[in-house]
Amino acid sequence: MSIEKTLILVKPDGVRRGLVGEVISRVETKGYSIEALRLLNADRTLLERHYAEHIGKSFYEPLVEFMMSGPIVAMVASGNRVIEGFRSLAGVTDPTVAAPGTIRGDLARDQGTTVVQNIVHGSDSPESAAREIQIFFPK
Ligand code: DAT
Ligand code: MG
Repeated sequence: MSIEKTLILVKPDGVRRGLVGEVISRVETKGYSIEALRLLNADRTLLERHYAEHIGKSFYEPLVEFMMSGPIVAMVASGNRVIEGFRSLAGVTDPTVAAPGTIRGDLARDQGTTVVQNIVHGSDSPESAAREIQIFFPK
């Protein structure tokens, strides 16, 4: 058994709407552990590192602006296969088609904005998780 860690963000839409507790509750109820947690206002430099893979895409600038539009909550969750497990809890990127029962499927919808606003971020691989945890929780 390999105990993984993943980086979860509650994005500004989630914090604004008072959904921090709901997200944490779903993570804990699933059986994962919260290892670290902080509220912060992300700046452009931090977001450029976090979203480096998306630089140059049409939604990149709106994504950065959105992520700077209010406080976010960053957390590290742990558990066997938590990376895959939280992506499953979150649902697919587009909240319109995210399955009911998922965070995005239950709590988000298309707001007609250039960038999709979908409540949460979750790391998509062990490599991304290690990189992203280091960005938000430098030792
Ligand atoms: P995910 O957050 O599901 O891993 P991603 O890494 O591909 O998705 O993209 C990061 C965020 O950028 C995503 O949560 C919402 C936004 N986004 C992605 N693709 C988009 C698109 N085609 N149009 C608008 N926003 C998009
Ligand atoms: Mg992603």
